[in-house]
Amino acid sequence: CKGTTKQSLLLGAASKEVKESEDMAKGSVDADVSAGDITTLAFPSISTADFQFNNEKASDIIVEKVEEFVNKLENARLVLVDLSHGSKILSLVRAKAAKRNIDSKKFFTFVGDITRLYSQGGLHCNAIANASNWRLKPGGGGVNAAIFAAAGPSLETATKERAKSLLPGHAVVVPLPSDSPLYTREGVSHVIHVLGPNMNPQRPNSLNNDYTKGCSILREAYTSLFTGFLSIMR
Ligand code: AR6
Repeated sequence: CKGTTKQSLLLGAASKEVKESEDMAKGSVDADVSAGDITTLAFPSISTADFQFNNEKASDIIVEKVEEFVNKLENARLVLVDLSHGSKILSLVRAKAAKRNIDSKKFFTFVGDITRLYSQGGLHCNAIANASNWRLKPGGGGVNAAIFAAAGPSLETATKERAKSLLPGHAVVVPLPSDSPLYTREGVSHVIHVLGPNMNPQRPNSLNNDYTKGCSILREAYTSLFTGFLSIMR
């Protein structure tokens, strides 16, 4: 999110208004990103890229789960992140969240790299979610590869101490070691790995388009993610 600077983050706690940047005007964010004192979870859309989960169905579930958790958050907020302004899942979710009148201070969408939200976008997030694989291993492309690469080797070690593998629908909260660049540069203190349902026949445990199972697992995945975030909020 160009145009929202570190400076605006630092000054922002005092001044509630942030001038709308060009990106903001395009709709990447509709809340004050500068509220640096607010506990924030940034999360990618689980399962909708490499795992090929249907975007319409996933966006319904994201909005449903955000609505369920947003009131439990007290002074915290949730941010759905994707890489591009053309993101289909972001526009679907934005439209559906607006229809449901979800408080845009507590939930909004943001265009940016989840590993660079503060340094490039001025958005401070205490926790970020990872769309993981069942082995909790680095690599494999997508947001998983980006987060492990940006966090450095200490994330893999810290993850192994918490869990060896994940079942679909589950999440594991990993405190980020303070030597990790994600911690020092971005101010991220926790990574929450989440394993979503997989519809891609080339990946393990493909559900072969069984959306009854798939939707139920995706709901569980967001419940585990948001419950994990609630557990670290204070
Ligand atoms: N910043 C923000 N969002 C991103 C980034 C990033 N750096 N990279 C990707 N996204 P995916 P899945 C968005 O494929 O479908 C991996 O190989 C992306 O545009 O990462 O749950 C794992 O190892 C999409 O909206 O996750 C698993 O095997 C969202 O993140 C498998 O992919 C999720 O895309 C998981 O597949």
